[in-house]
Amino acid sequence: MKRVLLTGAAGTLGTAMRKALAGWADELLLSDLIPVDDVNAGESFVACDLGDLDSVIELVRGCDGIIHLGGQSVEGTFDSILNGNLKGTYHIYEAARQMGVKRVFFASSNHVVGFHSREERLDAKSPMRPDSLYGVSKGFGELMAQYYFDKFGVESALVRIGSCLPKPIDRRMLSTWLSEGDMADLIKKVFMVNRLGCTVIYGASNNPWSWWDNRHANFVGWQPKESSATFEQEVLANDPLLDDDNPLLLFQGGVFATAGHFEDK
Ligand code: NAI
Ligand code: 15L
Repeated sequence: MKRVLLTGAAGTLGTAMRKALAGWADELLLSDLIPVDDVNAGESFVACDLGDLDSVIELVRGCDGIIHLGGQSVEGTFDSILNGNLKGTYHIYEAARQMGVKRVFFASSNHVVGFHSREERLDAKSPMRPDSLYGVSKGFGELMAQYYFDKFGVESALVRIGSCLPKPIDRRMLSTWLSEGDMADLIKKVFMVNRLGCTVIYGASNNPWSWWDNRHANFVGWQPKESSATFEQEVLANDPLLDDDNPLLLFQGGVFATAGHFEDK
């Protein structure tokens, strides 16, 4: 890869992926609303609001791939979701079309399907059941990606990330955890595979308690190496067992599904 854009570069995953992907592309173009101060060799930084189409087009000019992590990353007001996620994702795809970028890694979320029961096993064909305005915005992003693929041939990985952090920290994450190393491997595979199309991939490590089946994405060649089982005892000791009838245990999205409507708070 020559020049790859990383949006959301100042955020949690952006920071982790910068480290994990060091040296992978000739240039990693970092972007965020928040400045990144420690720009390393092989990186550059341009501040940009994803809600501004002209700025996003200039940002994408000359890139040959986009890792799109930027935007509102949890439930929030409709205005914050509108700017960062609805407008932002449209702008990324429109800029990709205009600037001839062929492939996008889109950080979608498990909250697109967060209202499915924990008894269900999901795959790429399972219906969306978003658990929040945030989840709805990720579903919108996935549809936007599908449209830009069908009409203009812009390929995408729609990665429904579970919980990406150094280690799982609660019982739910024994099912949803994605290690940072596995995520970085997935990014590399997504840009390496010959034909990607527009493909849903559940972003979870090789967890024995996973709710998600990636068989429709096997062709990508991604085999997560890490497992939440490594941390099982630590998680069970630190996160108290809830009563069986606790609503938090019903849905895959956990608290995103049981929380009240954000705008009512
Ligand atoms: P984060 O909130 O730490 O980072 C998001 C970054 O996007 C922030 O640095 C923020 O300044 C930037 N941003 C927000 N609005 C923007 C705008 N209008 N223009 C430009 N930049 C803007 O989130 P995190 O955890 O790093 O997640 C990265 C992506 O992965 C997000 O899209 C999130 O929805 C998705 N994701 C993350 C998961 C996780 O476990 N961390 C799980 C599922 C999805
Ligand atoms: C997400 O989509 C969020 O971005 C992240 O902060 C976590 O809450 C994660 O999902 C999760 O479900 O654990």
